[in-house]
Amino acid sequence: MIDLRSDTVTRPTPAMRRAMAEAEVGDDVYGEDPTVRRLEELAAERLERAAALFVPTGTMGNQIAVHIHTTPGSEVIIEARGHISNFEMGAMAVWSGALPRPIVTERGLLEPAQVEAVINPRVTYRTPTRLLCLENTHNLWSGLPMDAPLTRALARVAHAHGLKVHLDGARIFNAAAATGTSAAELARTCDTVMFCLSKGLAAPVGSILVGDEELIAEARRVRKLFGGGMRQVGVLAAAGIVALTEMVDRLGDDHRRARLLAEGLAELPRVRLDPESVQTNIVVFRLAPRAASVPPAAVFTAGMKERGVLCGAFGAHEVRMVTHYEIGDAEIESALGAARDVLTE
Ligand code: TLP
Repeated sequence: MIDLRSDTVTRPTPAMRRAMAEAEVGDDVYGEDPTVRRLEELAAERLERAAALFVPTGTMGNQIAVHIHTTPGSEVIIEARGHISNFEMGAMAVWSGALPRPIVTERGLLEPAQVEAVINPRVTYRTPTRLLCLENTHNLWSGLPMDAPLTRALARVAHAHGLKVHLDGARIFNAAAATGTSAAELARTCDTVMFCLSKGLAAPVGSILVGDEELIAEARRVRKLFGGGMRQVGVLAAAGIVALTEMVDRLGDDHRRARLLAEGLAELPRVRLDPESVQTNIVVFRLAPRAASVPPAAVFTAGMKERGVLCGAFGAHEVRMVTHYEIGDAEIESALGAARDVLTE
């Protein structure tokens, strides 16, 4: 099977498996796992922040951030297709009593004026706005990267109104590769940043939340509250260290292949896709229906599966394909052959 459903599907590399087998461990709830400490130090260093926290999932990292930046009944500004409000099970309402304030955009990029317009005035009779969540790269917008100047401008507006800024940087290293700017620079003006080791970097499990000492100390407390206190978890952190040290530099290969895939797909009937919009490793495209009553995305993904290619359907009309380190040029060619078959049969 060629699995293009996500970059989460990768298996640990041989170097990761070796590092996992050999990892020195201790009880991390007591702060005694040397491998976790090493990963957290390395992560803080890469993002040029004072502190970092290892968490089991990106969702937990994001939701810890929401929890520490909000109060029950407050609003969180987020782009309407953001992961935090669409794919995290309503967690901000469940764990933090917070409400998403979605902003619809045309291309996935928030504008400072749009953000400013939905910040409620600080008066006793209005819902308080506490947090701005950004996403880089933006998953549902075909992995769209956001540059440092826009991030800075958005953070400036939020901070001027007393809001905190959290960056869902699940794929921040993809954004760095695409923009030619370091992950640290892209994230600099955000109070907290979550990034994933288990997406394009191929670790089996794990994400990181970074911020200043005080925020991360509070995040550590909330991680325990959410059930994320782990014990001899150096066996997983060891894979994370390999992810950060060996898997970042190759992300450009995934981007090149995603563009190739997009260019091939754009030539096929019923595909609505501008290949130029694909700048990282995610290809999201719309499919025009063959007949009004048939959901084209589901029919397409079923046809692809029959031909040995897995991809994801988002809603009735959208399909997503994601490249990663187990996808080479041959897999791209096969996937395009299968798509041609399905759409021209
Ligand atoms: N994204 C998954 C699905 O949930 C859609 C994927 O396959 O892409 N932020 C962003 C931007 C993400 O894309 C994801 C995972 C997360 C957070 C959550 O990470 P996990 O799955 O580790 O909780």
